Amino acid sequence: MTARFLLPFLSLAAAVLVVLLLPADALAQAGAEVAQDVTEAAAESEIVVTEADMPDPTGTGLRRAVTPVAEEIHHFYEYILLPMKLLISFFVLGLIIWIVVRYNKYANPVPRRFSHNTLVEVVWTLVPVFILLIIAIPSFDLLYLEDTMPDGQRVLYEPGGDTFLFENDFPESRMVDENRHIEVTRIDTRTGDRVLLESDDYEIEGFGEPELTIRLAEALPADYQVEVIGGRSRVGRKPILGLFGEDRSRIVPAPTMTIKATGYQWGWAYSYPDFGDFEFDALMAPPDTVPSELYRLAATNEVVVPAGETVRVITTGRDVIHSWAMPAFGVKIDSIPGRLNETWFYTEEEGSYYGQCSELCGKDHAFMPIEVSVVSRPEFEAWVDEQREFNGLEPLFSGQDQLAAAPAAATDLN
Ligand SMILES: [Cu+2]
Repeated sequence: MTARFLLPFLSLAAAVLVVLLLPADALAQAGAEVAQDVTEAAAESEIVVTEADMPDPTGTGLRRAVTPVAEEIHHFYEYILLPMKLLISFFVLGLIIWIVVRYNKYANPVPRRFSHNTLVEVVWTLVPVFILLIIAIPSFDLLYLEDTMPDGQRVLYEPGGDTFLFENDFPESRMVDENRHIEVTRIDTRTGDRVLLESDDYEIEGFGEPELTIRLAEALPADYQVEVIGGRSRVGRKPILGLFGEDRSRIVPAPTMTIKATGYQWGWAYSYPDFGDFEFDALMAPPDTVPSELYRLAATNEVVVPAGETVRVITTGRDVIHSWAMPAFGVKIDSIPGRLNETWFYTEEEGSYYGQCSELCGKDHAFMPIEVSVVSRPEFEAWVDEQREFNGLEPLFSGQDQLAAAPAAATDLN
């Protein structure tokens, strides 16, 4: 072996060392500084920044997931895609090293002259087929979740009693007929604390019948309410292969409202068909009005939605194809002229979330950000009334009984 032969190995080892030693501390510190700067800048400009939703310039992983769909996407990436691609990379690296060591002209001066090996060729055709199948099956599941409107019906029962009736008024094919289609939560009305009851804390009778009876093992103490959600839209990370990891899946309620996002060159127009005939534009916020980290992420107007409710998103394009994308929600859906695309999101975490048009749509593609502000229901209603007033419409919520004015839950049970 000569020095010429060792050279590639030495440089590879040096590169690996640099990659291993450099980042941990330096990157973590840089990230913390950026977060700090943004928080300070935001305090000055009165813009609410959710630190966790900031794209981190030194980050290497995915951004935080705040919806059950995004959680499942992350889970799929972390437990299936990532191990798979690491395995493949190391396997190929091993093969390369083996070939370099074993079959270089010093170690193997007289090569054998043959071609074709049936067994090897069958294996290298079949193994990738299996790898693609392993990736494909859970990803079909994800596509289905993103595309199918959740159908959960949420009913709140008054304090007292131990027996509750749940109207199972779904079409027959979607009827609640298993334990996993029902979740019972006990709510402390004084503190608002919620406890999801275990399946042996209650009994259910009448699965598949139009009326279900839920009987608690212990009567409900005064000051406690029960919330029942029934439906088949169970979403969120599940144990790998049904065995490993915690089950964070839950039944997601049917949408209570719709937002329509229309992409155009170069911005987004939003309307809220459930709350009156108004529409507003969201363009990129000028750079001098936002912290530099939010440049090209903050918009002149934000989409405001209530926390803890399912929002249906419909989207279209006015000129060319755009794409409405929100990483924290696991949403990315094309906005196509002449066609409506539909998806949904559900999050309980209030805050501001940032995304960008994700379809190359022309010269200013990089300048049409998407900003969503998730707020409490009362704040949302105040915002709706503000928008209506701005557009010369009567208020919808203020001064009225909020429950009576809330739009009927739109149910789409496809
Ligand atoms: Cu675009």
